[in-house]
Formats: sequence, structure tokens, C-alpha cells
Amino acid sequence: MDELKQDCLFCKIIRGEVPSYTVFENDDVKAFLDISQVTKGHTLVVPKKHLVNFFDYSQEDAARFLQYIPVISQAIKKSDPKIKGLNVEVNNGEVAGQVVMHSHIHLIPRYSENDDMV
Ligand code: DGP
Repeated sequence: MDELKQDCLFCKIIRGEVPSYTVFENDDVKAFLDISQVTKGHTLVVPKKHLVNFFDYSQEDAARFLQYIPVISQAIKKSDPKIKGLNVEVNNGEVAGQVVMHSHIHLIPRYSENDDMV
């Protein structure tokens, strides 16, 4: 918890001060449902260290946090046989569409080629 920032929204979610629906959690990361679901099960994976985005990562940060992306992806796919694929998306910086300035990886389940809306 000493790696978190007081006034950051995702740090507050990690501390449990803002409610979220947890999909996966361990000492290093928390994965929770995105508040505005692109498709059903749209999940954000967030490091339990306040890193702004990939420009902020050391090699150690990358090894520590990104190792969980495949296993969480597999768990999401397993949770629903209707899930046929999954988009892994990251917005790094405001000009790239990043709104929340705490690093997060979007995992967006795909049910068909045309399921852009929930
Ligand atoms: P990005 O544009 O990559 O920074 O995406 C930020 C995402 O965070 C966006 O898809 C909506 C989500 N989000 C924003 N506020 C909250 C919140 O309070 N709770 C949850 N679960 N998700 C949030």
C-alpha cells in the first residue's frame, strides 16, 4: 500500500475506498470490471503500485506486473464459453486516449466479430 498515491482513483479502488467488482487480486495486481463496459466482462488490470503508464515502468515493474495478463485473460475466457476472443488494449498518455492516470490494461472479451456494443 505504500506504493499507492493518496488522491488517485485507481489507488482508491485498490485500497477499497471506491467500490469495484473484483475479477482477480493478489499482492501485485487487482483486476476489476470497467465501469463502462465495451463488451460484457470488460476488465481492467491495474498494478498495485502507482505507475502512470508504460513510460513510467522499469524492467522490474514490467516483469512484476505484466506476467499476470495471460493468466487473467485465460480465466476470463474460461468463465464463459461464449467468449471467443479477447482484445488487450493499453492507452499510454492523454493523446493516446488515457483518461485515468494510473496504469491499466483493458481486457475486452469478444463474443463475435460484431459485438462492439454490450
Ligand atoms: P483509459 O481511457 O484507458 O484511461 O480508460 C479508463 C477506464 O477506466 C475507462 O474505460 C472507464 C474506467 N473507469 C473510470 N472510472 C472508473 C471507476 O470509478 N470504476 C471503474 N470500475 N472503472 C472506471
